Amino acid sequence: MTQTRTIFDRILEGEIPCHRVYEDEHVLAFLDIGPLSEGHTLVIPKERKAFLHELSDESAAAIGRVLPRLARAVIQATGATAYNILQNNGAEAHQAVFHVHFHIIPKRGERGLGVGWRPG
Ligand code: IU
Repeated sequence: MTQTRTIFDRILEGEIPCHRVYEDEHVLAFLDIGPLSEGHTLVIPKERKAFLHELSDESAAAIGRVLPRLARAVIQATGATAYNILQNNGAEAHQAVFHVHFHIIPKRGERGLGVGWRPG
């Protein structure tokens, strides 16, 4: 599973275009192609791992460092009053792309997880 080349590898390698929000040595962030709300952003490690529990400490630290900054940027760009961070692991958890990714889903005037949330 971990070695499988996903669509996110093709994005990382520049084979498929994306709307890039942020990039550093370890992390890429880009707008989700099927946004649940305006500004829905995906944050992915460059390391090719399917699940969070497989991720190296280095990638985990890099993502942990940038997530709050990216959440701030998404709030500023969209005027969101709230947001969800979503991270799915496994098909039963509604993971569709088997490359670790964090969703930042901005919310405006919506309550809780009800709107734009995939069923559990
Ligand atoms: P999930 O957590 O694996 O269910 O989310 C996968 C997300 O990847 C989903 O929100 C898709 O809209 C998104 N996505 C994308 O942004 N670009 C793509 O080419 C593909 C999926 I395929």
